[in-house]
Amino acid sequence: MTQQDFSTVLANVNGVRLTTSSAHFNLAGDGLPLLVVENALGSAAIVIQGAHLVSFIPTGGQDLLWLSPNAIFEPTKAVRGGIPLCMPWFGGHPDGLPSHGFARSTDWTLQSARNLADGRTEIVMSLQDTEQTRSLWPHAFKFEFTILVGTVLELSMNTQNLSDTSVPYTYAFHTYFAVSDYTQVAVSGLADLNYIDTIGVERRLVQEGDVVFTGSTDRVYLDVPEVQTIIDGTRTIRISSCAQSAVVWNPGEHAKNIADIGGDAYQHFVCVERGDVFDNALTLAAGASHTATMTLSA
Ligand code: TA6
Repeated sequence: MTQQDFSTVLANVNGVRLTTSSAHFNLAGDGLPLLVVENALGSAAIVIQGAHLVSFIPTGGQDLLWLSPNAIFEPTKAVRGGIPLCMPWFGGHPDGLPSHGFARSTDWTLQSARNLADGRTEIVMSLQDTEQTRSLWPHAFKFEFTILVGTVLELSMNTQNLSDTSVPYTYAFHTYFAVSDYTQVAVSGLADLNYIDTIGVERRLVQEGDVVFTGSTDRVYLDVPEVQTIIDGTRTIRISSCAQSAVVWNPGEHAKNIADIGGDAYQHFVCVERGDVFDNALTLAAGASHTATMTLSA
């Protein structure tokens, strides 16, 4: 990552002036603007395209997020790792539109940035409908994403349906968590829940105990409790969200065929994604809004 002249890159992004002295812009890879936030409590890096967090490090700790060593930083291509925002639909689209929606591959606007009295930094980013988004999703909308960087990472996504009809809506914080070895971790907080195993022929099953990984895993847990934990040796990551679903994914050896993962890198992440998907899909009434929150800590 190359540090750029702050004001130049900022002007290129959206012309909004940052009000915090703790944030600056770098470039990720060959040229996606990356907003870096640093304060006494923690640090974070956010790719402007997709409002995509690719790093969150509490001070004195290790990164909670995994970023692929083979990540590709190119316009319109979602970055592999961190927290892709899958919206306004999750997964495949019946008409063959881009998987996981367009939010993760579209430039967002930096609305504001400020340091709070308690030492946290607040970043607000937004995305509104354009001709291009309406060609994929024919609705007027505003997504407003608030990121609070402190000893914990607090996220809040407000989705406003600004059209005069109701709109189907699914979304997920598709978080890639950094782990030592995916076969050695356990995910708690999903025991006894119904889930949909999406590998091969979809099957509806009930989870017994913690989730462990023995190979390719792709499951949608429904009506989940607020908190899951990823237990990785001496480190425990806590995920707290009001969202109703949790998607647990690791491609296993199939990752060798995914260009921006490749090799053995898949062994060092697990995705535990909170959102409202499948049976938990939402409908936003005309003029209605929905707020999804997620807090990550170690
Ligand atoms: O959330 C799990 C999942 O939907 C998997 O089925 C897998 O395809 C993954 O997301 C990654 O999707 P992507 O489009 O980022 O390659």
